[in-house]
Amino acid sequence: MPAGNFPASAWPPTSEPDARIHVDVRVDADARRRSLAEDVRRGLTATPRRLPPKYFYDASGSALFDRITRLPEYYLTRAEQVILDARGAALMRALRPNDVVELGAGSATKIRPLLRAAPRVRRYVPVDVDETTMAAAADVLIRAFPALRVYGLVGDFERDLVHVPAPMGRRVVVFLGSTLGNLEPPARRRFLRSLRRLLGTGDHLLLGVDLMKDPRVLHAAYDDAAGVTAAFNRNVLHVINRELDADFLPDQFRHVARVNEAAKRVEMHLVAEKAQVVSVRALDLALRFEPGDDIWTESSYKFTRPGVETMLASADLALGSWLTDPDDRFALVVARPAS
Ligand code: SAH
Ligand code: AVI
Repeated sequence: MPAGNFPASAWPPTSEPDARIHVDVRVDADARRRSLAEDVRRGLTATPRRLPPKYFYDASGSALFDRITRLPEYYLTRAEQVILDARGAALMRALRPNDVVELGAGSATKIRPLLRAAPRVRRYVPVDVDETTMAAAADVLIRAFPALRVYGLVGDFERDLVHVPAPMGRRVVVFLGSTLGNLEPPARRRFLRSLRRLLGTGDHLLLGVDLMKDPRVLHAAYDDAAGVTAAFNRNVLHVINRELDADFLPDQFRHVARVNEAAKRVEMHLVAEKAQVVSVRALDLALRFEPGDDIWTESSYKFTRPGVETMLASADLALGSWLTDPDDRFALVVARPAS
């Protein structure tokens, strides 16, 4: 399809022809509560106790994450931004997208300079579990880009990519910040295969990945001196208290970051400081913790170039460009369908 021509049917909403923001809520508050309930029951009665990191991101969790991105120890966002500033505009000019899908878009700040360099983009599709942050971001974007329409998909990118609307011309899928590293390898493989289905001939993936490095640098990034990452980690207990009527005392759990060099990941844990019984009333569940008992709340995998090439190939994707910051901390990867 020639750039700039889009089928009229590709833009819902038919009921609001002048609307420039359309939000498709695939995970509403009830669905989110149901999946949290299942994950808490399964994860906190298993050994080791685990919780998926997607529950960090209610409005407070997203605000805490935004603070993390400005911490001196958390180099990831700055390193990625250095690459985006140096190469992002030229990349977008070369890829010439009409349609941009951004996974885990959050506050959608990184996309703005990229959209500025890609005047043919007519539609931006952020996909995120956090509806509040997405709504605010969509508002800012339509003011900044008068020709842009925003189709927000509030959903879980591990399950809901089938609900991404059909492409409006050439597409770039953007997945920044190394959020891919928060998926465990089997889930990551499944996810990349479903992401591949969003791409046709001439489309591209722009992927940000954090690189393996000195464990001391990694540890500091996940255990900052100001305690913001600790508050972000404990936020998941506040979410469970509110959503499932539980009585965790988050301050009685210590934030622990561990670098697992063999597995190329940083783990975040919450470790009980005292013996306690926590009741999760919505699940009719009592959880006993002894001092030192641990909840594994996040893995943040770190990558190498050969590892990324293998991972992409297993999802029928081929590496195009590999761009790093001058300190080789972070990589911005351009990939395309391999077949
Ligand atoms: N892209 C931004 C934000 C990264 S924070 C950046 O690079 O700075 C991770 C984002 O992914 C958050 O906005 C969070 O709400 C979202 N997220 C995490 N798990 C998700 C999931 N399973 N499905 C959809 N969004 C998810
Ligand atoms: C969103 N994600 C890539 C962050 C990370 O680095 O794994 C989340 C985070 N966890 C602790 N600090 C930041």
